[in-house]
This record gives sequence, C-alpha cells and structure tokens, in this order.
Amino acid sequence: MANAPQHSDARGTGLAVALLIVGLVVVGGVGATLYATGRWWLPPVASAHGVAIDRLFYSTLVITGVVFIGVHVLLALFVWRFAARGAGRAVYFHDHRRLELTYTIIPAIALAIMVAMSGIVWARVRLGAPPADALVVDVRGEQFAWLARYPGPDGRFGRVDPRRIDARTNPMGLDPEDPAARDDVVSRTLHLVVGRPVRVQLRSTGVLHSFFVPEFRVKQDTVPGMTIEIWFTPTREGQFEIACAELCGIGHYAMRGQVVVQSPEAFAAWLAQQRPALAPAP
Ligand SMILES: [Cu+2]
Repeated sequence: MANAPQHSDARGTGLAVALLIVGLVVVGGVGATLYATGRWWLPPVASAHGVAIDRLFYSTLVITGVVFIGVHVLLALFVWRFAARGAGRAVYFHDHRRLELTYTIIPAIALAIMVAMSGIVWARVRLGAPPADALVVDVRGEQFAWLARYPGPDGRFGRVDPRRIDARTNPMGLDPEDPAARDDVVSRTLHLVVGRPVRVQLRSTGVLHSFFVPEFRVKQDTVPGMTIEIWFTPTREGQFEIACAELCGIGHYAMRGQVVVQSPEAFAAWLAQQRPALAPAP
C-alpha cells in the first residue's frame, strides 16, 4: 500500500484539470455564442425561400448541438467515473454486436433524416421553376465589381460578346449590331422589386466570382463562359450588399455591390430614368 498516497494525488490533479477543462468549455461556448449572436449571426432574412433555409439551419444546429453537448458530458462522466483508482484493471472486450449495431444505426437514421430535410429544402429552392412573371436581370461579376443589366423597353436582352467587353465603355460586352442590345440598361447597382420573383442570370468576366447576398440566403458561383440562373423572391425593401464569396484576386476584399429592393412604382421610376448603355453620352 506504499503507492496509495501517490494515486490519490494523481486523482486530485486529474479532477482539477477535468474541472478546469469543463469550465473553459462552458465559459468559451457561452461567451462565443453571446458574442456571435450579437455580431456574426445571420442577418434578418429578406427572401421568401430564406425562411425555409433558416429553419433548416436552426434545426441542424439544435440536433448537432444536443449531440455535441451529450457526447462531451458522457465523456466527462466516463473519465470521472472510470478513472484508475488503485490496483483495478480496465475491463476489455472485443466485438459487441448489439452495441455496435446501436451506435451505427441510430446516427445513420439521424443523419439520413437531416440529409432528407436538406434535400427537400434544396429541391424547393433550387430545382423549382421560376414563375412566369419573374423579373429577369443579367448580373456579371468582374474584377472587382458587379454589373446588372435590364432588357430596356423592348423587353429583350441583346446579344453579348466577351470580345466586345471594354472596361470603360462597354463592361457588359453588349453587341451594338444587335438591335435588341441598343436599349439595354446597365447599372452598377442591382435594383429589384419587393414581392416579385427575380431570375438572376449570372455571368463572369475573367475569373470565378460568387454572388452572395446574405439577407437573401443566396450564394452562387459565377463562372466565365457560363450563364448560371438562380431565382428568388425579395420580401423586404431596403439596401443590401452583394459580397463576392470567391477569392478572385487582389481586390477581392473590396468586391462589393449594392442591391436595392424597392416598391414596383419606385423600381419603374428608377428604370425609366436610366439611359441605354450603348447610347452616346449626352
Ligand atoms: Cu470576385
């Protein structure tokens, strides 16, 4: 029994360290949550489908959060309950069919449910066809800004040709030989109508960018040579920021665009004031 006091010392140190770790995890977790909810949490949603995405996000957070806390509480309990106490030896067993089946099947079911929940929301948000009365806007990412194009009074987008892109005079690459292009309106600010679905046709000049408007819960890469369409319905008037979410070069950090969501009347008035991009300067 000469070793007994040493064991008791080690246990005391172990318990102190365990309590310190638990304390740090609790303080860190609670602190980070409070800080994050105030500063980095999701901005209030401003699109119709965003509500379903938020619901999915919060249910995933609750499910994984409960599992996370449960696992760590169990881990701490086991460390405390089954710590070495003197001469006892740990019990070892190999193969435990029921145990292995339990801890495989339960997480598999939980994960399958979560994947199905995401799949349903994804299918609704990304695979559904846009309504016929949707506004159509062409959006182009370039180093390091965003451009929006509207079809003008004829309601038709003119041809664009990357070879005609000129950073100063024709950043969209409109083809002046196409009559439909002559009245196209190009704006550095994306204007949308509250409550009206919008189809955004995304293009890119040069490199990959990503069209990200956090309030809309919309994020989509733009790829040179491709037109990628997304659609959504803005539900709140206001000004939001388009942040490029793809590292696209030295000016990436400054690649911000503005979205203005406004009433149908204000939108019509704004559009009526715009000069066609190809019109000679007054
Ligand atoms: Cu970019």
